[in-house]
Amino acid sequence: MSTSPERATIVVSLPDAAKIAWWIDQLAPLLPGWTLRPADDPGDPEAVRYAVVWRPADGTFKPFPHLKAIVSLGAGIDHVLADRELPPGVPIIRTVGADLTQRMREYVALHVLRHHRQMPLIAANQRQQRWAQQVVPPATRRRVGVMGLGNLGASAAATLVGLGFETLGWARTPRPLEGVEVHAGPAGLASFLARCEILVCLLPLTPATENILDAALFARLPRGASLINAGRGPHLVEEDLLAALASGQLRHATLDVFRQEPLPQAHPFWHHPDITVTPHVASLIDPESGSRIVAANIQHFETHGEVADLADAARGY
Ligand code: NDP
Ligand code: OXD
Repeated sequence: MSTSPERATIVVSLPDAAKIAWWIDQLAPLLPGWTLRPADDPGDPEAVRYAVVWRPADGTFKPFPHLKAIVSLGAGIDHVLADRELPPGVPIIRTVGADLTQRMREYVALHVLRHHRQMPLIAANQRQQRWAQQVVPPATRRRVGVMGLGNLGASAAATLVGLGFETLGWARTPRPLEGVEVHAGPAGLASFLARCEILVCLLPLTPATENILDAALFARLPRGASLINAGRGPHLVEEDLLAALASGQLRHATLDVFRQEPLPQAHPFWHHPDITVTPHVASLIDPESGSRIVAANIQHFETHGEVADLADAARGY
């Protein structure tokens, strides 16, 4: 027997308990008729229909036999798929939208321009009171490559085109993208990398992309290239990055995502002169619009049994 919406529950799970309460407070008025509870205090587990999660612990979904969908509080679904006890076949809804895309465009523009205009070097010179002028080429003679041309990568690439950069992109499948030289698949990777003076990673984390930012990849970039990783920490082989910076193969890296978050206090990235660390803020979901998107997606899924932002779990993104 199915539970009526009046009796049905949506559970929320995040690593930070204060944020669970916050999301419940935001979502409750937008989802009248639903009971919202923390996933570790769900009431009747049989009544749970949706789970709204960020980095759920292993086994979070197992107690809920009538779960209709899992809502990822973000664009990536790797944190959901990482659950070794994930019930098979439950749809996963991503939380995406104009705000998320806009924020990522800003982050990519900020850091690409920073590398392009050699700001890390200029800032280091200032600390030593050194007046050293650098002539850099205009953006039209700077090649920037974006790995991943999905919601975020395609719009970041469009922003770079708008700034005048010679823009390249790499995805799993080929597609036309105005102003962007698109390369695709494993066969297209080497020709793409050979032309990227600044490389931006906006890939999802899947078995095919884990450890992709490694020594072999860095060796294919022009010498002195810069890296921006706003995808996921496990894309990067950390010791290979340190070696590439030490050898000069890479000039600088901006990293927003890490294998362990928060980045441990003793981690060498914190004090490395050629690494900029940002604390997974490239595109943080917006509290207000985020809850509106989550609520609208749940209501749409409840009515129609589908929604535009469904991920493909078999594909991994
Ligand atoms: P999408 O699912 O919309 O796009 C993913 C893109 O990656 C697609 O273009 C896809 O190719 C490409 N891709 C996937 N696998 C491969 C592969 N093996 N080889 C080449 N290309 C591949 O994702 P989003 O743009 O919404 O998000 C991307 C990632 O950004 C998220 O998964 C998340 O990890 C990260 N993210 C980080 C944030 C931050 O604040 N740092 C915020 C939000 C997201 P194709 O189009 O051919 O399928
Ligand atoms: C996301 C993220 O996946 O914030 O949305 O990393």
